[in-house]
Amino acid sequence: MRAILAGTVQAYRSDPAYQHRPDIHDELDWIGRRLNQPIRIALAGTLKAGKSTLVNALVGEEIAPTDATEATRIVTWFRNGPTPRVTANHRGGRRTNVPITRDPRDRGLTFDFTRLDPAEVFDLDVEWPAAELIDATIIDTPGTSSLNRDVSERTLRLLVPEDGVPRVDAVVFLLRTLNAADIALLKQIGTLVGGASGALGVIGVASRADEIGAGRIDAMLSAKDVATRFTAEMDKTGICQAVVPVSGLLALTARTLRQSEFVALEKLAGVDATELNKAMLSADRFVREDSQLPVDAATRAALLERFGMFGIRISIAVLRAGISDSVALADELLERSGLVALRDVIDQQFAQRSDLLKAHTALVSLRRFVEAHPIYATPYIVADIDPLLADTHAFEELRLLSALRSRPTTLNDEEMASLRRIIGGSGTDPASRLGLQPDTPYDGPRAAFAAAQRWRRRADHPLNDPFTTRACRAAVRSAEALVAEYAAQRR
Ligand SMILES: Nc1nc2c(ncn2[C@@H]2O[C@H](COP(=O)(O)OP(=O)(O)OP(=O)(O)O)[C@@H](O)[C@H]2O)c(=O)[nH]1
Ligand SMILES: [Mg+2]
Repeated sequence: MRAILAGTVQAYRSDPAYQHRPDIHDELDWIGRRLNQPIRIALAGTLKAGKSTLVNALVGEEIAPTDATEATRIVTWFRNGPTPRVTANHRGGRRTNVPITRDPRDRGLTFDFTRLDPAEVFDLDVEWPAAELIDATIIDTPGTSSLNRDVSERTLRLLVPEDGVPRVDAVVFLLRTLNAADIALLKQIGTLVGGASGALGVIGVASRADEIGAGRIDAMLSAKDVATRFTAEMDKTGICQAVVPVSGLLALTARTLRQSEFVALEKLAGVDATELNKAMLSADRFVREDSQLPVDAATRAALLERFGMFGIRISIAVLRAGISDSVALADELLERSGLVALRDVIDQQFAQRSDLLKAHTALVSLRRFVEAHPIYATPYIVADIDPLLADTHAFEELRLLSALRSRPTTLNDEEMASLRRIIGGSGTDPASRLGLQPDTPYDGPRAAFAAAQRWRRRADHPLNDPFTTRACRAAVRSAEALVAEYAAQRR
């Protein structure tokens, strides 16, 4: 990619029509610079699906405004930077500084929009000193809904830009419910995003998972069932590489747990079980002024907002089971929130492939660029790019990981699981691909060789349909790459 880019830059420098066009050189420069920048992951999904809350949970700080502020209607980029700074990019190119204020109700940050017209702002750029943003830039998007075309447009334009130049490298889709309208919207966005100019990496999140099952203690268990159904629905779209249930609220609270909250929960955990159950029959009852609970009504309301009913119930259960410090409680809540699982998936699908996803974005961008500004070298540059897009095995692995979810094959369950693994579905390192346990001794080279043989045989099976053969051949290539990697290590 870099070599093609360098050649392209040369070609435009020596072309009389473009020699003196700084805008053209800037644009090329920008495509190259992005290769060195963190991967860009957009969070998208339906209205109030919990996108901003999940941004905060991923970053571990409340920097994305939630709920009905003006800011939720604007695409917002969160990047690592030395000091907190918010810049508004206006339509037409003007940039202004946006004052940051604390929400009076202590609900994180809000951006001061008094001197801004949101309709006139193209997007917001937030620089924030956060370790979690060093390797990934996160983009919060306005919720899409069939009712609010204008706002949905903004998200669509980010994910599927009209000029065909991709803005993001990967997408996390949040879906809160399984109603027909949401699924239709997802499919619509999905077909666009998954298309030629879209991001290659897409994962799905069944969001606000703690609310499923009405906040009962087994909520996250029923959330798993729902996620299974979500998975089936999203699988039909063939665009997601994985689907996970997550409660962003619980994750955020776990990552920012306050000692005062721990103390209040401990007091509640000390209450007689029958009495507590009665007081917690509903959220309304729990925050009643005249309740006999040993925690005042305002604190209870604050707990409800930060934890949700499920979060409070699960915290009390955990405390009763003998956990006695706030760090251990936070760990437990974080695990149950699904955020750990989501981060693993993001790591496997996006972080380990970030160079690849960025290279894909750059190839697609460059292709659009040379076609929009044709010079004598354009056909040669396109001829360099197209085989890379079509034949790069790692791109094929990603396409297959999505396609395998929606298209029928003749593989049995075990074969499907190993095939997904060998093409990198559970991580791209050799041990993950070969399904070897890192902490027990194993013979990697031998396992890689056996895998290559196995998939070669399977690819030749006479009853395969063409798609199954394609998938098995990809597995052979992945296994052969491992054999070569081990051989190189030994040398
Ligand atoms: N119980 C529960 N509530 C949540 C969760 N995530 C978000 N919420 C609540 O849902 C409301 C909306 O959350 P946001 O994070 O603003 O959702 P959003 O998708 O960014 O919303 P828009 O940008 O307006 O579409 C807030 O009141 C959150 O507290 C969750 O995991 N569990
Ligand atoms: Mg939002």
